[in-house]
Amino acid sequence: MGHQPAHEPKALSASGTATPASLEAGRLLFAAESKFSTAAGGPDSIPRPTLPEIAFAGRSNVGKSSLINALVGRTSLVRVSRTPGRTQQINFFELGGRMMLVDLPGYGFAKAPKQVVAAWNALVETYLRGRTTLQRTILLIDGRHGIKDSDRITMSMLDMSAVQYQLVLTKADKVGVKALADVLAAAGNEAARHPAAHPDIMAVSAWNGDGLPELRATLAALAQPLSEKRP
Ligand SMILES: Nc1nc2c(ncn2[C@@H]2O[C@H](COP(=O)(O)OP(=O)(O)OP(=O)(O)O)[C@@H](O)[C@H]2O)c(=O)[nH]1
Ligand SMILES: [Mg+2]
Repeated sequence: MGHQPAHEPKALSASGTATPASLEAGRLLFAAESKFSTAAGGPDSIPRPTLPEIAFAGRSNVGKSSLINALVGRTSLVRVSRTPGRTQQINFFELGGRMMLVDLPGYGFAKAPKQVVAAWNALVETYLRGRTTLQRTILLIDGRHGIKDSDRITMSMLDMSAVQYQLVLTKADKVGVKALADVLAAAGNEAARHPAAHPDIMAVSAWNGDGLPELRATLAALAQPLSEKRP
């Protein structure tokens, strides 16, 4: 007695819940074939729901498309934009017949004309409203800057969409360990005040792969079980 067991330091990027089995399930799901399914440029062209969906939301340039590419281990499934805010459509990517990854258009870019903001709201709110297959929205936050006012507006909107969302910090490779810990803590405090926000916050890098196994593990738990996979 009196002897404390030595604890491994917890990786910043880990949610603390990943097990070897869940990591393997994540690896397996994201090793499956991924392909572009469809794009919706307006509320009327949103496809009917089929597979369980994960939506990726976040400010323009936060790294949504890069993260989806990194998760599936491809360099160009999703086009990475050179001009922020250019993509004003929702892109759907099917993963192994078990899940749909949904790349939402970015918000919050400088000097967005009013019509663009209104179009974004109409498209994204229509998608989020009553999307029966949506399992979770991943709200990406730039790990260098933390939560911004435009993210707060989106969080309030997501609070009303009745679907859980989870904050994931991007570009962790650009942030020092201490600064990242500070941003994680601040984001955690803020998420705790939002009813629909998941308590676990992760940090990832599409560039060096940090945090990707843990995020894949989290998402795999929300996919169609292998046993129910459609032929
Ligand atoms: N350092 C670093 N840069 C990244 C990372 N992920 C993306 N970037 C860069 O950030 C920029 C924006 O990346 P995108 O993936 O296009 O961002 P997006 O959120 O899809 O942008 P929109 O489609 O305009 O909303 C690009 O220059 C990427 O190379 C990362 O993990 N680390
Ligand atoms: Mg993009």
